[in-house]
Amino acid sequence: MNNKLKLVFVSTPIGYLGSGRGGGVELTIISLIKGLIFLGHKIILVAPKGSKVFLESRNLEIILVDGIDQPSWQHQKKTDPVTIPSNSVLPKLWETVMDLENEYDAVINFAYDWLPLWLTKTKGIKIFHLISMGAESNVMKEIISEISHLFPLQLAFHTYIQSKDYSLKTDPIIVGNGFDKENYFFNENKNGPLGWAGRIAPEKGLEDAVKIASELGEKLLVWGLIEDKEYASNIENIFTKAIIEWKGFLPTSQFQEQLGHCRAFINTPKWNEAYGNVIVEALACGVPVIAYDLGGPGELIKDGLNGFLVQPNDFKGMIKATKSVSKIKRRNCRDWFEKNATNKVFAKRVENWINKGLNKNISEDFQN
Ligand code: HBI
Repeated sequence: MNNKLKLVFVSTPIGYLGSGRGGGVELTIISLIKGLIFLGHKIILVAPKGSKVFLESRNLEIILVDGIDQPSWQHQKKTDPVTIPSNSVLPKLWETVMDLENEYDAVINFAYDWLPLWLTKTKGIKIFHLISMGAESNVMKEIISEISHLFPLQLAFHTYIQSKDYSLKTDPIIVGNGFDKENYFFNENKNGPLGWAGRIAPEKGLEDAVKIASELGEKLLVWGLIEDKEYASNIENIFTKAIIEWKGFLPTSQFQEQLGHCRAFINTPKWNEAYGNVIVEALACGVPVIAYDLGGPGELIKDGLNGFLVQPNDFKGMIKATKSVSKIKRRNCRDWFEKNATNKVFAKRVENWINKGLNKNISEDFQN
């Protein structure tokens, strides 16, 4: 008998849900709320003011907290100290959790920040952390490794390869990620353009994908928030012809509709991408993924089944793979998604993780 949980979710402090500044974490939180409510659990979401969750449910309560965004670790050096801006939203999020008293079974933290990790030591509240990035900061790497030695069952990662950045006491708990399959429609079309999506920033390697399209004499459809304008315009200036067709940061329904028309999705990460939401969204639409064998994409793409893996920065390899993409059955991409990365599969793994951490009985299929 699976008892129902009441869980508090604490969102990322770098931007309200829906701003796009939270990157993949925004989609992760929404997917998990849907998936866990589907399993009969109740969620209290504590998030920065302005957060929007397009989901009405009597099993979801939202508490919005005002305050100044936390600077993103992606815009800081690994050696930087933790900074707390004045009127910071981060401590206010956690004061809100503390004021909730014991009306819940556990808290799940989605922020990649020092404070919530450190708070795990105050045993008053049971905090679980879904770590959303590789080791982007030394102080984060230290506190995550320390919490791993004190409360190993309260940390989980999206992929094994991401968890390898940390010195953990035990085998990592891997929960993958998940997306609502009702939001993604399978598209058979094999003759469409090349696509690329992600936050437009140096660690995402857009320039490599543009070079591939240019070599093939094609355009490249690019979706995503232009976070680094200088970086974006520098890429455009490298190429004489207008290769890039900027599509912007679209709501999922429009994004997936356009994405489904692509014959291949190019993924060119320059960092240890923890998961790679956009590649799973492409697979959900039946689009084969051609990715550098690096970070999460290196673990999610099964070479020859749902795409091709190429050694990082191997330009010739990417050209060869792009030319062979018609060998991939588009239905395999959708099937992989349905088996491994829907929000129901994801929620089941998270439910098992929390139950194990609360040392309740768990179903045998714990690991993905
Ligand atoms: N930086 N300080 C901080 N806190 C976060 O929660 C955070 C971040 N940078 C990036 C980020 N979260 C997410 O976009 C990625 O984890 C996906």
